[in-house]
Amino acid sequence: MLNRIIICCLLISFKTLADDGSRLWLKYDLLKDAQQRDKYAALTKFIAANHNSPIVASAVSELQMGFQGLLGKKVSASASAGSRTGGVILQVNANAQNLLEDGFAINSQKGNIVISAKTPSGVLYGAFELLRNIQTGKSLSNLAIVSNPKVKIRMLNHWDNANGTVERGYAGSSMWKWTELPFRIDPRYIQYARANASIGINAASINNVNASSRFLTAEYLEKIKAVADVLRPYGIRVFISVNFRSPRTLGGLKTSDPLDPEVKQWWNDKTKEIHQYIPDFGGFLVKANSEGEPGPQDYGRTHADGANMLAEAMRPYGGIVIWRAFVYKADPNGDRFKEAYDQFKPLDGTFDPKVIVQVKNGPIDFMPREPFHPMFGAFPNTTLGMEFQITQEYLGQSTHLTYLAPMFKECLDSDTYAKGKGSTVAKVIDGSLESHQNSLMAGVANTGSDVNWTAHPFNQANWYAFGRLAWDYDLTSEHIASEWIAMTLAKSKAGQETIKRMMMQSLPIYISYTYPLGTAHMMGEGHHYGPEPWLEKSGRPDWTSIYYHRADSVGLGFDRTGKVSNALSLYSAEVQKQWGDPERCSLDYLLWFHHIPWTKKLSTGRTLWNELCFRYYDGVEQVRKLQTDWESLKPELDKETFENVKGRLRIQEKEALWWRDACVLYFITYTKMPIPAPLVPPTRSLNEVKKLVEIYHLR
Ligand code: BDP
Repeated sequence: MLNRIIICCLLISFKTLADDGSRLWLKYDLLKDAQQRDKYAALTKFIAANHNSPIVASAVSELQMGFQGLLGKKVSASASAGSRTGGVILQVNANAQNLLEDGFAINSQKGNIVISAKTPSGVLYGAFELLRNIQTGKSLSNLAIVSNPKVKIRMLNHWDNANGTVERGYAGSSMWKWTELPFRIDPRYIQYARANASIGINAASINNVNASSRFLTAEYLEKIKAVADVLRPYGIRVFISVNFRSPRTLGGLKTSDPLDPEVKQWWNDKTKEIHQYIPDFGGFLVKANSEGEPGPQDYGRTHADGANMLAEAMRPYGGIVIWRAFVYKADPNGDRFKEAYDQFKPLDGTFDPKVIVQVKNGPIDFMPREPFHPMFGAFPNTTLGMEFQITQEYLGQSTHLTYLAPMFKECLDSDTYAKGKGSTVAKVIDGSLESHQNSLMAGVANTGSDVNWTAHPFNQANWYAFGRLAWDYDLTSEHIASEWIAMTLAKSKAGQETIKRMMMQSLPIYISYTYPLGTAHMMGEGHHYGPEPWLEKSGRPDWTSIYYHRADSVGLGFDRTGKVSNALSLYSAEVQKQWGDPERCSLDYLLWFHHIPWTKKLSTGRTLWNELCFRYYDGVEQVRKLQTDWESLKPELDKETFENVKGRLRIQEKEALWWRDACVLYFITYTKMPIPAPLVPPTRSLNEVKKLVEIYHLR
């Protein structure tokens, strides 16, 4: 309660201050239009909740907070509406029709707005939907909404470390204050829970997949319990990333072999202990035998042996095991594209039903544009979950405006043709294609200790979009952008349209000046910031750039047809047809699958070399247009937000130029052809551009 009061006070005091972004999309500022306020007020005179539970209490307090802020009125809550009309009734009804667990209905009934659901969480999601309707200016009369989540586990994966750093985090340090927990509860945990609940996120793994065993010590379990206690009233279950070697490092055993009886017992005991702290523990998330992390293969066992052993430990409880498929062994002659598929394919059908195999959207590693992962559609007997990356490791981190909903959608909407046309990736991961019970969509979080959570104000939209799509992947990117903008930035219709246009153009623009035509993995080594297409040597061949772009005097691109790696053969015949013929392959994916001669004429009428140059140059021009668009919004935007984004767009322009110059100057060493007119060649040399990356490696 005290925490809720603190948040209310914060909300009220923030109203008079500049907008620092800390309230995300839950600003609840007073609606300017008094008439509209009155209309809403007439329908929200009271709140009645028939259910007494912490989650429904969260729904009630959220509605009160929202009505107070948006409509400027205090609304009382009670257990029953009696004969009153003009209020909001919250009902938990286990027999509600047409609703799945977590789903909700909102109906105008006998003069009241009734939010009904099978579970308290459903009521909470319905309450947020009602508030969103007000925030986005929708009418509340004659409501008839039914909304069910398409995916059951809608989850954030935090890559946060015990020492407060965040792997691939670009918004300050970790939001979890491990040194303060369990004694001090940062009020931001509640804001975080509210934000997640407002978009339907119901699970969070709280630590890095490159996991420290420390998170399984009694000391840390007490801290995690404190976090779980805060998130629970918002319907969020906590997961822990575990280190597979923990039986040795923590338990003092000689081995962590998943078939060893003592190891099994250790995990059984540990799982039991965790449940004493967190009775509704969500489960384990495991990165094993990947990038040096320990795993069952260290003992000659398979991924299934490891995952099933943990599933067995979880048997008495409701939780699950999420086992990541991000694995690839170093093979200079292989193709990393095929690694996960090859390692997991023989295991299809051998995983315990409590296991979900979590697969990244693409086969390499969260590149700005990847073909969908070939495992989707090819594992009928395994529950596959989706892993997206919300944090922008390869997508401009916190300085480039890049709206990711179109990227998430491009993957979800891809057709695997596993069971004929319409077998989309979305249908694989929601479980419907193969009738799996469980389903999961995870996003690697972009949250940090920065006051606005995500550093770049627009990165908030990616967190928002991820949650909305995990709930309903049929929502359009435009729709989600419109919602987010209306709740956060511009108030005028024209302003909202300008921002939406900027967001919708942002991903294609980013791809233009970084990875046009299906190029990939040419970023700076280690930090993954800025271009380094010339990178030839690294810890492993598949961490270099040349492994991926395969530039030579003839052309560019990785031939994945039958002539070379044949990774294309992992896809169904229809998909092979779509990408296998360079004449028909979409330009977006061309160099993912084909080595194309520099002089080859593309469908645009330009040669590959000219098209490449054109795209790099155009990307930079488009960033300049984004700057002009943003400038036009100055009169209606909060000053702090305006200046913040303006500064970041200037960095983006500088860095787009950096990418452009680095890539064209480097590839010219192969093509020996001039930059085509009317494009003006870079004024700096390749060596000068190379120096820019070297600065990042200075110690
Ligand atoms: C890569 C990141 C690395 C992660 C790894 C993973 O560079 O920091 O640990 O993915 O997903 O993208 O495990």
